[in-house]
Amino acid sequence: MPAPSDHNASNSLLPHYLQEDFGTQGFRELISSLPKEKGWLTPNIYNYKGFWFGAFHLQGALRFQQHFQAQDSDILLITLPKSGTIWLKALIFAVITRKHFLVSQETHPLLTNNPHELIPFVDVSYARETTPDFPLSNGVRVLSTHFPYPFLPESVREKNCKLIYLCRSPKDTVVSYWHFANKMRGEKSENNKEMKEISLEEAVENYCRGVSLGGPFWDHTLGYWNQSSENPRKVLFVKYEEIKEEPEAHLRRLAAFLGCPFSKEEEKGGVVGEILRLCSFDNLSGLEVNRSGKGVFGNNNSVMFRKGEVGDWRNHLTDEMASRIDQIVEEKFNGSGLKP
Ligand code: PAP
Repeated sequence: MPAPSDHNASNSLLPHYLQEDFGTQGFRELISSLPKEKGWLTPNIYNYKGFWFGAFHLQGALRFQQHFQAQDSDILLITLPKSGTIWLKALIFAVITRKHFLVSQETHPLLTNNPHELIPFVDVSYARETTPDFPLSNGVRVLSTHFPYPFLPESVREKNCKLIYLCRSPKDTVVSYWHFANKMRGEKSENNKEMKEISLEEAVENYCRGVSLGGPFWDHTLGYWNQSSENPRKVLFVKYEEIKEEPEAHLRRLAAFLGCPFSKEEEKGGVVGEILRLCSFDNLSGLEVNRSGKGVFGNNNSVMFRKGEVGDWRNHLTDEMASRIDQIVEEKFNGSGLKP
């Protein structure tokens, strides 16, 4: 019988994030005691304290809570899956490091690295290791997560670190997630028959029941929305659609929130526009690293880039699916002041 070490795998063909039988005995017992449903990216997802996690992500969440020590200068980018994480990471990396890496320079790190490599997910880092090392962006730790607010470690609340939450329309998010899940499942189905395609009906049904990574989406989003209302200097809430509509204004807002507003000289020199061009969907998706490079899960980076548009749900969801999601949004966000 294999020792219950953190990386023991019963099926070595599967990448770690798809495995279910790893971790200490205590962790395995915890997993086996939780309500579970079929996962989107992982074979199963588990409900722990009201939110849904893959086994791999739950391992990450528990270790993150236990071991992460926040610093005042940390920046944490928070999203639900498929709400524009890559875009936010690219924008924030370019903003934070712009004195060090001129945006116009031909050797800018964003031209040869996928944004997920430059700004790591704590979810993945802690799922893999108990005490991961994080890179610095211009002397600052910029990290990202899909974890819900109640899963942030105490030190994140106590320190003066800054949190940016990016929210996307649930209808576009579910469509994006469904496409992504099937691309990822397709890559893995050779080794695992359970990973065959999920239908859009099934995806929408699960999403509306709250059963998706980090879900229920309404609780995830409201958790951060409420924090941003209570403490706007610590938590900034931004919407994908608003950045699309007024990119320059929102980039200035992000930079000001992080304490590094654009100077007059930078404004005159067109730095805002240069950052937006560098991080645009067309530019990033066309780069060699994002067309043929490999991602953190051994996937092709190209799966991260599909259309990058607002309103693509109209090409996929039936009227019934759309109005069901609208109804949930209406009900769950009623009185919050937020309309995602
Ligand atoms: P993740 O949860 O796997 O990190 P995430 O980056 O949050 O994914 O979201 C991917 C979505 O952002 C995709 O949306 P779509 O399926 O509707 O097209 C992807 O195309 C989109 N996206 C990626 N890069 C950009 C960008 N630079 N600008 C706008 N949208 C982008």
